[in-house]
Amino acid sequence: MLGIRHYKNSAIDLWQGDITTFVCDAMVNAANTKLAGGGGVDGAIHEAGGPSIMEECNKIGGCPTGQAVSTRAGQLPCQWIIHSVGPVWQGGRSGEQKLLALAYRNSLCEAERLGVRHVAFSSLSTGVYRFPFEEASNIAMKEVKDFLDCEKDPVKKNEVKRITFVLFSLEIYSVFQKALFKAFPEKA
Ligand code: AR6
Repeated sequence: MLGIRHYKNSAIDLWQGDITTFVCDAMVNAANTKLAGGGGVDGAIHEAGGPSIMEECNKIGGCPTGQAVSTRAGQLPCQWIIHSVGPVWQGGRSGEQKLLALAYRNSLCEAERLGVRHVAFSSLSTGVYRFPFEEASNIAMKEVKDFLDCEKDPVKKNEVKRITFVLFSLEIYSVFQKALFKAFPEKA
């Protein structure tokens, strides 16, 4: 069973592995508000991309939770890194769902603003920030669908043609696959 769906002239697909080896136009990093680097996917991206990414992050200075900013990608196999800040899970009663949705939405808007065609997401907030996978995957797919549905937005140029979720383990891959098929059911 392939992890791919087509919707409104775009493809949404899944890939299992390390995002730093994934060839695309823009990679979405799970960053923190200080853009200070750290562990997880953030650490891997800075490590593989080289110091120029951190130099740009330092110039930007920070990014509030739910927002996204972009830098060039250094030595990574893409042109841009979109640094997106998801919320820390605190039990689900502090607006985490809304903030995660915003982080996805603002990353997609940033991709659109940059004019990229293929954007690859890491699974925001589901590592160090402990957001439960199933809920996070459903939020991610809903935001992608809303974004692709929103054709009247004047800033939207419909540049993004492929959205890939890069999942680190097979376990996370299957959770996202379920969410993908739920949000984008196959036409009869
Ligand atoms: N490729 C793809 N996915 C990965 C990779 C990788 N190389 N490495 C980890 N993951 P996390 P967060 C998955 O912790 O929860 C950092 O220190 C991982 O399995 O990277 O948003 C930042 O600086 C998980 O499913 O991000 C922040 O301080 C997902 O990526 C904080 O962690 C996200 O896990 C952000 O925490």
